[in-house]
Amino acid sequence: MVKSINQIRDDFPILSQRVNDERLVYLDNAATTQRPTSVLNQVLSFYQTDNANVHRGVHTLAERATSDYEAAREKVRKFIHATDTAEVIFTKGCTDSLNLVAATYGEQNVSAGDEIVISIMEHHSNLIPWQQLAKKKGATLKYIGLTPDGQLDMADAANKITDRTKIVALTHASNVMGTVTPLKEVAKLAHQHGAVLVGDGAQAVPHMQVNMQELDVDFYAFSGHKMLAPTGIGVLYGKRELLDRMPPYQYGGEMIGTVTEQDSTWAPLPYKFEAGTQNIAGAIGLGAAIDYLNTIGIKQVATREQELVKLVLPELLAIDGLTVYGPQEPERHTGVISFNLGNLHPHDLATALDMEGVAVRAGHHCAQPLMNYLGLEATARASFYFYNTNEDAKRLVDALKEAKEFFRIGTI
Ligand code: C6P
Repeated sequence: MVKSINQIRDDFPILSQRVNDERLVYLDNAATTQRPTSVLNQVLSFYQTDNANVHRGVHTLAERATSDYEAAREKVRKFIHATDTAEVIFTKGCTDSLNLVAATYGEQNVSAGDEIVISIMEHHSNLIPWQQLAKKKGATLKYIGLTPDGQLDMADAANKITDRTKIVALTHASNVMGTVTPLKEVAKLAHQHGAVLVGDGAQAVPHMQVNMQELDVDFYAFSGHKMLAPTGIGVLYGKRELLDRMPPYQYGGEMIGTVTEQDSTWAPLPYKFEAGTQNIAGAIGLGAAIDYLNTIGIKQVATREQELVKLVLPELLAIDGLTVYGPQEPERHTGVISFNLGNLHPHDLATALDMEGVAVRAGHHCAQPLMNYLGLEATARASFYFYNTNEDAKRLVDALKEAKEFFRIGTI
């Protein structure tokens, strides 16, 4: 890492504040990350100097705004190793990207009797669009189960994906258990049966190197706000030959070729899928976030998170009365760790941790079928990012031990 951890933390002023009289320990990065000053400045500078609508005007500001917006698209393309910027569509976020695929490709290609296959660990954003599509079309929605340690059960995947399968939709990394799925192998399996694979990269792109060509996924969705960028901007990657054949998602300005009173033609990719005025500042902010991640190096980001997990996971597993869900080996984990402390409700636990300045999320994490599968109502979840320190990991462990003592859980 070129920058020291102190230099990195200086880039994120929000992290230096005190909460409940303690230095903030921000461990809710799976929900949303913080933004470095460079991203905030880029957005501010866009509004202060270049703001105009894109692809519409010929005046200087409009040309500057358009060139900034398209430069951001190129940064995304390079970051995810897509071949062509035509395959990079700006959306509102991961949820929007997944809904786009269901409403266009899904609507066009799924019929009664077909199958859609997802996994039981999907976030609702990669579940409900397929569930509702299946209901509408009279198709069957099938779920791939998990191994006892929370990994995708590949034997079950091989059983569930059949010649009737039209779409396989799978998270690349679980937002609950920190499991990474073998997306490339599942893509191969899907393709053998003539199905497409939709990858949900919300918890992967910010944390590890992803390569669209290597993974050979057909579609891939992610959000900017989980990777240092503003909210309200996301990406859908899609293979060009598929996107070309798909109908538009929404109709309106800028997505058209020509419009007559009774008919319309569509703009070329990616604009066919970008109807109306887009989140221009958000896209530019995403470009700045990618610049920042590149200065750290995405491989170093992954290495740093792995160091933190190696430090914290054994400590958590050693707390009597604390249960960690999913893989128990650090090497099989992203920086997302879910747990419960005895019978304490996770909301009470999260509140106790907040009193110590430690921010974690508690609840079902928008994965109710997974909670059901695990026999749980909810969990507490700590999620690390590269700007977290070893001291942050220690503060989590100490705060959990204090909560355990306070609520008299397990042996004290
Ligand atoms: N998960 C979490 O705390 P949006 O909300 O569109 O940016 O991302 C949706 C989404 C899709 N897939 C996965 C795997 C996700 O983790 C998320 C967002 C957050 O876990 C908010 S619920």
